[in-house]
Amino acid sequence: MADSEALPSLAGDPVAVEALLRAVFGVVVDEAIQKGTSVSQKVCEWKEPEELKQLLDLELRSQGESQKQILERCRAVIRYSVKTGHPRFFNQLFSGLDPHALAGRIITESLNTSQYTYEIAPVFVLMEEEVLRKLRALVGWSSGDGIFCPGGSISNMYAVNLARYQRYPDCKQRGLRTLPPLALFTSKEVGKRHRPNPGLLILISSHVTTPSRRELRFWDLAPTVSEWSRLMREGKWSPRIWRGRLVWPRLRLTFHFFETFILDSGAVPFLVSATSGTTVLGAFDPLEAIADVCQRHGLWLHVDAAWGGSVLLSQTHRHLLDGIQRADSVAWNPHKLLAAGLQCSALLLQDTSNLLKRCHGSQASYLFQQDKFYDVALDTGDKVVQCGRRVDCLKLWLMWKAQGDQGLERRIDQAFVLARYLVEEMKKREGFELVMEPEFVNVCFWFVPPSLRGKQESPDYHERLSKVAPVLKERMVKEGSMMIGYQPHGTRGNFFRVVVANSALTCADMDFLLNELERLGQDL
Ligand code: ABU
Repeated sequence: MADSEALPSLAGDPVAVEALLRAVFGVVVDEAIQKGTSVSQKVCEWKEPEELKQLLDLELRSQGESQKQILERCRAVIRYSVKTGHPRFFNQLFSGLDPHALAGRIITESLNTSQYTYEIAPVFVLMEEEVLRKLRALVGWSSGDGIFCPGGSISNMYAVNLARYQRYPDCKQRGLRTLPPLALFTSKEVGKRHRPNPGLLILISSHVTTPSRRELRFWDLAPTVSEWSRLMREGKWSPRIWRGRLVWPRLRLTFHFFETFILDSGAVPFLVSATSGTTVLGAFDPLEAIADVCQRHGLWLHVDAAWGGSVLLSQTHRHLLDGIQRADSVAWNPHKLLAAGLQCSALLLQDTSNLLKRCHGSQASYLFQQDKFYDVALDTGDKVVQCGRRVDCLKLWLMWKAQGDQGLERRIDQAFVLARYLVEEMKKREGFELVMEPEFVNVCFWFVPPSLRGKQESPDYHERLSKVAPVLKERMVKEGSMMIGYQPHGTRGNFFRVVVANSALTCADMDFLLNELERLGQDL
């Protein structure tokens, strides 16, 4: 056996390790947390990529650096990164900084384990089970299953995979080519990144989107007039009367999208993916009505509540998700509105038949030995197609322990209140035009600069208006004063989407946002 000594490194010098980590934590607390959440500081420090590369000195060299240099590098990383916990960061569906969740993330990173077996993650296996149980209870289920996934899109794709497997449990043995073409239904409004991804799943011959502007219209799946009559009797749909006659809207569409499509293509519908809180507009699909249709046709109902799921904590607003308890699966991202920290995305299932493991399991014998000395049902790794899995439950669990249901509910309610405040303030000012009355905390609007006010009838009005948001975005980012996202949407040109999610926000931040847009756009 060759002689071996520990290599000279920090690892062999506990005093130096402690000094480094204390210094790094100091930098993190001062620069990333205190300054990073202070309105007296910039939300971002924009640099062109070439300049940024120089400033960061990215090249990896053969020689290691001193602790002093390493600390400088940590400072630079923080300095040039976007401060997503800053009260002027309105750019994404996540924002804010919860100290308890952050503490959970630090512990998770320090322990550096994988969630796949009880033997190496005993605390986190039990904790994940409890957190998922709590989330399921809020959905309205007293039993079920679930798993934390690397993001909402993966949760959605898992739901599609599970629905297919449930319908064709022998598909793993027989191969996908033996299955008929399958069709799923979802709203056009579903963000591209949240759509179940046909390329990856290799299963969907046709991805059918409904023609709706904002939401999945359940009537796209309702096949007969008698179905309409029943919905009307149950008060789930109100007919329109025109010239004394009852109008059956979308009836042709009904046949086109459900019966004709299916008959012509031979595709078998198997899943409807409804959305609770769409990415851009924050719209909620009518889940009860969609669940009725799914029940009638034996379709799996998946609810993508990645964004809106946290509203279930609010007694005041949870009605937006009425019917969610009838879903087969739900995707819910507490890293969004609850600010648990990236990433924290749960896929919840009503299923109690071990569907996740049956569908995804590969029984790797080096991890999931069946003759272990403990209950092997605690090894959750076979519920997912990936192998190593991050611990995503601790940050949510610790924050929930600190806040309780009540603290989290207050946050959700406060976000709705502030979004409403912003909308009402916009209505008082010239130059702000709402895209729609928000249902949620996404406030979508155009800033109409002085030169375009009163010019709505001009033929190039919409084209010129669409160019305003990109210009203002560049200005705000280069000044570092705030960050708001913008996007085109359907036939609409670019408009801003402010996401009011950070629990540290106040009315003063809303006023700042409006004043700042006016200031940045006064010469346009
Ligand atoms: N997962 C979609 C998030 C997109 C956004 O933050 O706007």
